Amino acid sequence: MTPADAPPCPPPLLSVVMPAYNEAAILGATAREVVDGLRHRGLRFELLIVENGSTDGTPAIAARVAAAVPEVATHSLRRADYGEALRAGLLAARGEVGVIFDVDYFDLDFLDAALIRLASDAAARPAVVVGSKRAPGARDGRPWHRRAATAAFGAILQTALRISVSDTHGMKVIDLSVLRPVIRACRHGRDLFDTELVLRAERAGLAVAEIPVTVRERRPSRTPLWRRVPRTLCGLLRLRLAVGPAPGRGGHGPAGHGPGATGG
Ligand SMILES: Nc1nc2c(ncn2[C@@H]2O[C@H](COP(=O)(O)OP(=O)(O)O)[C@@H](O)[C@H]2O)c(=O)[nH]1
Ligand SMILES: [Mg+2]
Repeated sequence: MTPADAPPCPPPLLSVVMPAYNEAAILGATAREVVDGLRHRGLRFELLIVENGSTDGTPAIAARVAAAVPEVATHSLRRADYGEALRAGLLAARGEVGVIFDVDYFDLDFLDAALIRLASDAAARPAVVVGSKRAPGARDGRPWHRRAATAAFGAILQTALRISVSDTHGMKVIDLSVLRPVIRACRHGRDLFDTELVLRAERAGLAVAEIPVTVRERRPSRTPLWRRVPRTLCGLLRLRLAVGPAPGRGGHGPAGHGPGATGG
């Protein structure tokens, strides 16, 4: 059989990983919107709702959606931990491409743009595409103090950890075929997981790209800044100690393969 006779390859399977904690008010509507949007695009996909520790009706709603919609599955972990939920979901994913969407923050236009980036030829193909709230062209409708915190956090990441992108938290599209070992190497849970994932990917020599996003959250943030800022700063210090100093502090391009990708 010549390549021309071969049956066309099915499009890659997409695994959307959605951490969910006390989201009874919006989980059903979010799951429906994401499923409808992905079906409408003709994409092959699974939606993994990863729930842990919720005290409201979230587990029951997740189970109901999974029973009603064939593409949806739900995972329950014992301890409430956003980062652990993402890590478990991404490692359970069957797809070649992983997508991180929050219940309160997702954007199918970002997914469309990120998939185009992932389809670029091998030399230019990123392993991770981050939806950046800070990149030129981003529109961030959150309150000013949260925008300021994101800007300060991003500046610290870029100067202290030499991360190339302007934002690490939030929506991402991931080439799982290359990123699985990096995901396994991540040790930090909670909201540090996103940053560790990007940091370890870059330290492993993988390209991370960013696309400016329009930020529209479906409900206000529940974590007050006074609690998040000290926790995040301590977390960054722990991450820096676990992963080691940035190679090429003299300013030489992306990091090469090093212990950061698997150590820690
Ligand atoms: N499984 C799980 N999901 C979580 C946990 N904490 C937050 N989430 C989910 O992670 C996403 C982002 O959480 P959110 O509270 O909006 O964080 P923020 O946007 O950074 O203020 C949402 O989908 C939440 O339901 C947790 O402990 N476990
Ligand atoms: Mg949120």
